[in-house]
Amino acid sequence: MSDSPDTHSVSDALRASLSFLPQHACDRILSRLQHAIHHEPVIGIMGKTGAGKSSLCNALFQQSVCLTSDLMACTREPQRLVLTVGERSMTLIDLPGVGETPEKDEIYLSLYQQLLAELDLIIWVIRADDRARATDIATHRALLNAGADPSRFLFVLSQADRVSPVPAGEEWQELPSEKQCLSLATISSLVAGQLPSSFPVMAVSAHTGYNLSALVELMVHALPAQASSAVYRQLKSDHKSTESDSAVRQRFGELAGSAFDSVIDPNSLPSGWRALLCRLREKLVQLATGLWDKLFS
Ligand SMILES: Nc1nc2c(ncn2[C@@H]2O[C@H](COP(=O)(O)OP(=O)(O)OP(=O)(O)O)[C@@H](O)[C@H]2O)c(=O)[nH]1
Ligand SMILES: [Mg+2]
Repeated sequence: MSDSPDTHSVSDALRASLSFLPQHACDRILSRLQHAIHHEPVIGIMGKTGAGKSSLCNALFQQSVCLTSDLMACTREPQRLVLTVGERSMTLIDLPGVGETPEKDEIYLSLYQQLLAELDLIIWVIRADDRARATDIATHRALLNAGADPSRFLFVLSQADRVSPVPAGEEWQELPSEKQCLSLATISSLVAGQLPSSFPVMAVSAHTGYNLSALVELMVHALPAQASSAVYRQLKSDHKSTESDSAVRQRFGELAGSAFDSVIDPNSLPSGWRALLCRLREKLVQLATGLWDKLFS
């Protein structure tokens, strides 16, 4: 990827902040950071057929790209969608849903397994009003047994607007009723027990937009640090909040801190140097946080 003038000016600003370090150390820190800036994340969307995977992708991302269907299993082949806004790209893999037939499940499971290594995050979609979770549990277990990293899974309860008791009258209310919220909390804790993950189970509705901002904020934390910013760039601005804006910038700052730590070990130096290097690291983190807009906005 060719770098834009903004990327060059960010590089120059970061280099200037590290000018105190020997050239080779500065080069290594910047090269690690550059590598992370250019990382093109890959997100896989998994779950049962009809769970609402494609609808969720369409609701979250700026580019509306996934086909949806009321009746038929719609996504039969993995759809690898390259999303590009400005000079940043990511890939979204909308996977065919399991649970249609045992024969197809076997094929899809092996497909999921083949893809595992390249996925930064797996968003696993489960219909909030579907009590039959045996296929989800079995597929998730099979993937863990195949070596999947448990911290890469984010479980989402979709179609929250359909959870009972559905209020009479208008079909789609923007927010679930108090009773629906109670149902969603109960189902979330049940699913968290059945499908263990490092992150809370999030109930959302692609149709009403319910909780999509909370999901975006959770994604910022759940994605590996080098993937957060590039994914955030592709999400619809409607679902971004002050909290997620600040979290994604902070994660980018932390990335600069990690690049610094991978090259410099202040503990191996005398205490005077140590304090100086800690301040330098802090300055780099602050600077990177502040430069986020130039790279990803
Ligand atoms: N009420 C309601 N319906 C939804 C919501 N999300 C999806 N649906 C409906 O659920 C059905 C299935 O949605 P899809 O997005 O095609 O589901 P999928 O998981 O991609 O299905 P496959 O591609 O077959 O695996 C469609 O009729 C959608 O309109 C939601 O948030 N609320
Ligand atoms: Mg689909």
